Amino acid sequence: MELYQHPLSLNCQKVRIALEEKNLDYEIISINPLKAKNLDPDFFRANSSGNLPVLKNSNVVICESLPILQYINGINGPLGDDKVHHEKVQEWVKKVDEWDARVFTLSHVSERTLRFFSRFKRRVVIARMAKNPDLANKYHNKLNSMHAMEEKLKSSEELSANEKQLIVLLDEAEDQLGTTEFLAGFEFSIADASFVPILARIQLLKLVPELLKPRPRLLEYFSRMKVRPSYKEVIQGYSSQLKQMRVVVPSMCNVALRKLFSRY
Ligand SMILES: N[C@@H](CCC(=O)N[C@@H](CS)C(=O)NCC(=O)O)C(=O)O
Repeated sequence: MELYQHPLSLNCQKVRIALEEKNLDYEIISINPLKAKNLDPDFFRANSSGNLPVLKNSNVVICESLPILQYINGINGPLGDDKVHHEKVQEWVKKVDEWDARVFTLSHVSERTLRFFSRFKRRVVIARMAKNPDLANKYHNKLNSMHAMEEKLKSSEELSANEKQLIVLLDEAEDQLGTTEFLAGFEFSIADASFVPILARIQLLKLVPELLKPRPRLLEYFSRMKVRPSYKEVIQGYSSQLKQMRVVVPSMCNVALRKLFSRY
């Protein structure tokens, strides 16, 4: 199996946690969206949203984290076996999927940084469109979706709806943890795999006092999740802003140079 992913992407982290918890063999193929590598024609041709993660298993190619999680869960029996409530697992993964993690993360990035990357990305799309006329429509759709995201980030209603949705998720998790150790029962399931990266993102954005401190069961759950090997493997190396800088700074330098020399 091959997972096309990027370590800072929350949706990729969900899938990797599930793969690690299931102890499956997989190869990581790193695609850096900060450097617009997700827009390279070879990758884009197979996945015209240009989004990560993508899972490839022989002839099977799956885009989008939710179906990937479900596919992984189906291999050799689901995570949690009979110790989790499988309908609840599905409810959780869908609920988490409906919340747009990108809006949440990007709304905490400075406007200047966003502008720096989005201008570059736009130029890359336009250059790729000119060089690959067969993909022009798909690149055009990508430009539209990038524009839609920029508009969302400017809309205070969208941002507050996104935050409210997150609060509902956190409150529901807090309630659930009053009766079970994990989100869908008494063992780790893909519900937890999809939820844990959210807690890690909250920590990364320094929002623990505001979002987790008032929810003591979630805080305790998070400290249990952090000692799991899957968390250490997938998230720990990127769990602080300083650690993230090791990925972001070289990408910024690369983008700055390509802008300087108009290498798109
Ligand atoms: N609904 C998709 C969302 C995937 C997504 O938004 N991926 C982001 C990283 S978290 C991405 O690939 N962004 C690349 C881009 O915006 O061009 C999923 O769950 O897989």
